[in-house]
Amino acid sequence: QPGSRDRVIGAFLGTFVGDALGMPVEGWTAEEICAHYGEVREMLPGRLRAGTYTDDTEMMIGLAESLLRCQGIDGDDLARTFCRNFNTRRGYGPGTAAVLDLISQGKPWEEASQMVFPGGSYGNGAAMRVAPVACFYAREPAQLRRAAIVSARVTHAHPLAMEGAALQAYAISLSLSSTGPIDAFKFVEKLRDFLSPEGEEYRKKLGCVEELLRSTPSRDEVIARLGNDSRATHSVCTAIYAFLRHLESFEEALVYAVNLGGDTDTIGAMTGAISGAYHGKDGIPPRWLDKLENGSKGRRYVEELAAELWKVVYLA
Ligand code: 8NA
Ligand code: MG
Ligand code: MG
Repeated sequence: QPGSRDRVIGAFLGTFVGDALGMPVEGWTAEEICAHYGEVREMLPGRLRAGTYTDDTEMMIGLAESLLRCQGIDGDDLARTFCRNFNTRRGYGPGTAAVLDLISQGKPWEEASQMVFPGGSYGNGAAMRVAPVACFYAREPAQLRRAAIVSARVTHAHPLAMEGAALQAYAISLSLSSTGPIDAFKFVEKLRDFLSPEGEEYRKKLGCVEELLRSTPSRDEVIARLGNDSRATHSVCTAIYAFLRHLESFEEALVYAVNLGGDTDTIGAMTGAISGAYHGKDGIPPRWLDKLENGSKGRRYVEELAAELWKVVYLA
């Protein structure tokens, strides 16, 4: 069922599962992962215990909390919520950590997010957390772009970070509202039509996605053409590709994404969000769900947030 409760929960838990699966090998090359583990297919311990989420999911939680509290996107409330939840132990990108510190010291977010890097951050930190926006606005595509951009702008002022967040949000919403099997090439076409004129880098990357889907490229070729680092331009389309390459299975899409190396937790989180919105919670391997942390803001809480958001959007 398009927009079903199971699929909204799938988008949220998909982010969490991808983040936790990639966490132990974040920053490793594909070769290093291969030499050490062969392949990552289970929840492993790393900097944090097995099944622990990082900044990706912590910020997704903040975004969902704020959307529910304000019944929509509100930059001021979102900034406060990110700051309240900010736990350095989870590992934040240096730009985002600096922006949140500035906001906590009283700087308005509009200024703080311009103060890191020239022109603001173009990191993938805005795209990685965007699943709640995609679910909240899935029925209002015209509003989806604006909402994704505001949600990004609080920490990421660079146009490429905002465009990446909008693209990722749209991919999740397409997946969530699909009524039957997805055609990978039509999916890419819709994504391309969604891009703004400034989205040229993404348009090129989506062209690469199409070409790669037509062949059976090596892992190295995929990394070379799409990227696997923490820039939005070098990770959002990688996640879209992992999803489309393995449309049939949440598990295979996620294993593929994480084993590309680089920004593994984040490419995992983004792949998990798109694939989870398509397959639903029922498509996520139970052995992964069982391993997720379940403290006060753990798995149960994330499911509750997703169910609450679904109620607001789909039972209204
Ligand atoms: P960010 O704003 O620091 O951006 C990520 C990176 O992109 C930066 O550190 C820079 O290297 C680069 N970058 C971004 N904008 C510019 C610019 N204008 N000019 C030059 N370089 C730039 O943080 P973010 O929130 O966007 O990043 C998300 C990433 O941080 C995710 O991978 C997430 O998992 C987390 N992360 C954590 C760790 C860790 O603690 N182990 C490591 C890497 C990333
Ligand atoms: Mg992370
Ligand atoms: Mg990361």
